[in-house]
Amino acid sequence: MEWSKRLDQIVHEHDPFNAEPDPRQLGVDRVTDTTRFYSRNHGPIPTIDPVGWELPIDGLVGQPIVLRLSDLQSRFEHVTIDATLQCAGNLRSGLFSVAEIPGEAPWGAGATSSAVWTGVRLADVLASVEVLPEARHVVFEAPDVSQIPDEPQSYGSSIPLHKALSGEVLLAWEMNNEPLLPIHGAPVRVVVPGFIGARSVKWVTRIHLEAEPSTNYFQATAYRLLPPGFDPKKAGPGDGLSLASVALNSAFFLPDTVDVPVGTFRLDGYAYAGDDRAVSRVDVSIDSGATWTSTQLEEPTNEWTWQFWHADVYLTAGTHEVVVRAWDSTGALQPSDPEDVWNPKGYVNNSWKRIIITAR
Ligand SMILES: Nc1nc2c(c(=O)[nH]1)N[C@H]1C(S)=C(S)[C@@H](COP(=O)(O)O)O[C@H]1N2
Ligand SMILES: [Mo]
Repeated sequence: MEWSKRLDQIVHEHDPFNAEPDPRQLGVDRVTDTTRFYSRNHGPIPTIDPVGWELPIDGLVGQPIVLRLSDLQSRFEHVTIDATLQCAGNLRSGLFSVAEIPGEAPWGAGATSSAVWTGVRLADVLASVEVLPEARHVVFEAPDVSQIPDEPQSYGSSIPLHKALSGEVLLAWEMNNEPLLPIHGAPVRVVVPGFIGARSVKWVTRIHLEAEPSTNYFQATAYRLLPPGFDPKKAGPGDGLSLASVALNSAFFLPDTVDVPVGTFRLDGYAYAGDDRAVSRVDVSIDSGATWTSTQLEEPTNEWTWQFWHADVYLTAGTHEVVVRAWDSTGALQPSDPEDVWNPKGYVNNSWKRIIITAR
């Protein structure tokens, strides 16, 4: 198995390894088994000796320190938290019908997964270094060098200080009660629940407190929402909107086309909204959105996890366009059409997901 992943993963790229579970596999459990969990990489997977690994924490701090794994594990309280990760490129494939997105993979609904993470609170670690009042952003550095920027660059990103201090952000060494696998960031990764996956930096090797966000390519130039007419090749630092919280979205645990017998059929899937929003309602339509039925929506495990939903519908003989849409706790509804959300790098396609079901 490539990188300990199931053979039925949909592999977008082998090197660097980028793969998502088949939607039916994604729905097997609310905690995604590590063999099914999606993988998103921008460079080669580093192999890091956990004993030699060191984490300097410096920049705008009163007491810079260097922590080893044994320090992290012995000096701070251990925390275990269920949290869903979601790539900003989740569901990008739905934008390809509007216009091409050269150089970006057609991720389906599986660029998201949920796991149980164990580590320490970044807030506790930061309390020990005396963060200075000028500090506004926590910058993470990693050793994996990506060929995607014009000048190859190692991966990095940042989160605002207030998010870093919020208690749910972890420096994690375990995923689903096992030591992190190399592909998921061993020995230690950042887990930023509620934010786009890009901020959950794997193989973290330095934490830097700064007044401004990271200048790394993956913070300053990529993972930003460019206006529709913008040439992404000309994008530079600061162009477009920086992404942080995950936008409200929903999808099916079914492929884009399905054949089923005539009769009652169970539709199921997930819905998720990042940070301080929850999913309040999920509706499905079996007639392209002309009429809607509310689904059974499961409670999340905690405020950082996705929610599963299901609905039994009766399908007559023929082809049906089946649609799902969700509302969040602010009363916001997902946008209906991919045309409205299309952007040159293909991020945040949270338009209503549509699949075709043929009943015979
Ligand atoms: N060092 C490093 N961290 C990284 C990445 C990367 O390429 N390098 N990819 C990011 C992106 S875009 C996502 S969506 C998540 C994916 O985490 P996973 O591969 O464990 O699913 O990791 C993030 N952290
Ligand atoms: Mo991502």
